[in-house]
Amino acid sequence: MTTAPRRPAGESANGARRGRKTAAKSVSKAAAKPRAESAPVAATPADASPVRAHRGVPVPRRSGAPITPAERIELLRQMIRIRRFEERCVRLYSSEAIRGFLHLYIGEEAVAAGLLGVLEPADAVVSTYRDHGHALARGVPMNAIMAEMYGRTTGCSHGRGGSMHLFDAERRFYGGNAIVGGGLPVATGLALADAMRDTGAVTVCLFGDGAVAEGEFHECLNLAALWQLPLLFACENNHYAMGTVLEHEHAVTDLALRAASYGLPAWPVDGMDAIAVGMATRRAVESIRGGGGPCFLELRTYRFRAHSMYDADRYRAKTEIEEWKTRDPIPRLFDELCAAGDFTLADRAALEVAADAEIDAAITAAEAAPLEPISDLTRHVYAERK
Ligand SMILES: Cc1ncc(C[n+]2csc(CCOP(=O)(O)OP(=O)(O)O)c2C)c(N)n1
Repeated sequence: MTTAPRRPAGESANGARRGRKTAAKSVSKAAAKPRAESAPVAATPADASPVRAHRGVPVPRRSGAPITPAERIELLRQMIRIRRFEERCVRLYSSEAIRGFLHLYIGEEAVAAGLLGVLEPADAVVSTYRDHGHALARGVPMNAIMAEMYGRTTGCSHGRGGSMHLFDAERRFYGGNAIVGGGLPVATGLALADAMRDTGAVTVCLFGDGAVAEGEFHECLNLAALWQLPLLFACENNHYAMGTVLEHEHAVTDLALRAASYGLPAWPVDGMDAIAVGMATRRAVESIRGGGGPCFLELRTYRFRAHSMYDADRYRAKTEIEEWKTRDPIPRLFDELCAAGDFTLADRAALEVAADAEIDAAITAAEAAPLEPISDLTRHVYAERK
């Protein structure tokens, strides 16, 4: 994909400035106000702490539009729902009720809740194989997700995708993708389509730090910046790509700094703080909707569990895991709500009871749902005429 969209016939592709302005103008209303060539591109916004080393537990200040008390409670509700869903999945997996791969999101819930809570229904979301939290926070019904884990026809991918391939076109949730970095070109295409149709929608592309090492990452950031696409790159930097720690793979471990070199605003965010994630996302999305072009958030987070259920997790120290658990986003937000007088232990217990009831109902429905019949085995291999 090297041709700028809707380039008028005969126009030269040489000269980045000329190509960029022309392409941007024709791509979207947002791009009708292309960023001034002299505008500074910062790795961190002026009011955030610059973060150099990722191992030093960096905590940039919260910055962006405020999150109301009611929204804070919703963040907590969503995180509890995701955590308890996955804890139940561990039990279901251990008892072999669900099979295949299982990549847990436990510890990273602040990102899904904070980021996706800010979006509109018309916006698009592209996820990774660690996708349960993203799908739940996006509003994919839990029944459809649980049925997918069980491989039932009532699953959101008709039972054919499983844990790594949750998909719901109606909610503009475009996967679930087993390929590291595979969602980046999909998201770039979605954002390009929305820009060309002038829908005003923003696409959010979630991916891990491992994807930054892929060629697609660099191609997509370049094109998104060149064409000023309405695209938010959301890198979940949990510091490990399977068993490989960030600094064994990347010469420059400040991923926001690397992203900024493509000419888009990029900054790190405390990904263990749902409020910080929500504020940063709101700020980025407002900028994108206002015609500011793509943004990049480096959400610094941590997974408390192994890479997947098959991983012995021998590559990181227990002390490191325990250290990160002290920043668990759920008790952290709960304590903050209590301190503000907005919340009590009983309120939290009520959220847990509600989440458990939703999970119980989803399991009951999944277990009662049919498996795919043999007669459907070769369906959906090629596109079907309706
Ligand atoms: C293109 C590609 N290369 C390698 C793999 C094997 N693989 C699966 S997960 C993974 C690590 C990815 O780490 P990251 O992107 O940081 O995501 P995280 O698991 O930390 O959420 C790798 C290398 C793959 N699935 N796809």
